[in-house]
Amino acid sequence: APLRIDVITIFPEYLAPLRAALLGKAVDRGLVEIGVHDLRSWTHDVHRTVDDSPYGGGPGMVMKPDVWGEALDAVCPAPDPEDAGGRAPVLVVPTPAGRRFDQALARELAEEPRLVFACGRYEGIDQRVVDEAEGRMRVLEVSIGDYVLVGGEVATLVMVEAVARLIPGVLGNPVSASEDSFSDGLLEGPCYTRPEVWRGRAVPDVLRSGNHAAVDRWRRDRALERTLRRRPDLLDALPPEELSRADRAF
Ligand code: 6GU
Repeated sequence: APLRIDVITIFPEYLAPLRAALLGKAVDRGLVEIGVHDLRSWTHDVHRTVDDSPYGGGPGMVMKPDVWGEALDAVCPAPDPEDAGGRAPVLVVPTPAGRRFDQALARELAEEPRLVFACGRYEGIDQRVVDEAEGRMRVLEVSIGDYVLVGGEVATLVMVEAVARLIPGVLGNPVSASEDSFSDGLLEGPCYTRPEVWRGRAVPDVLRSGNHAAVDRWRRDRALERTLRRRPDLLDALPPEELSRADRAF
């Protein structure tokens, strides 16, 4: 069955890239289903109000729980009681105050049948929306990094792309997902294609040697070198058995 992804937002047009390029092709091929919903369709006032001032004072506006409550009731179905394996969707709430999104979480989300992304704007969504939803489904408040965006829409695009490319059939070449950065805990090293010499710069000889063991060793060393320089935290986090004797000699 295709992965079903729903996004609730006050800016549905911001999610248009979900239907472009690689993701659009996955949708066309029936591997992923995407629904984008305008939060304002669950308002009842003429101004279609989605926010109000914060209790306790302070700057900005907070998104109203009543509107979000109705939206989630409509978009997140209860699991079918006839279907023993039926699961409630996972609700993902993008927020800079969330746990960090990483490749491990992308892999977990790619195993789910249904994801719902609740995009907040302004200062955030009334916390009771998340607290109440937790009684009915898995809820993850997730940040894509240590910087602040104006809303969850772009963070949702990032997460959906990271998840969708892990679904079998979405990538043209299935090995690319298992060999890229983070699948072995290291950054990917450099890569090259024709021409052999470009603006006086030659492709490293070993890559044209036909010696596959030497190529593998060279690639592994470049990955180790790059990771050590750019992301020493990744090397520190690597289980010791992930480093061979040859890796240590590098
Ligand atoms: Cl998930 N949302 C917003 N608004 N800002 C962020 C973020 C998410 N992750 C990092 N910054």
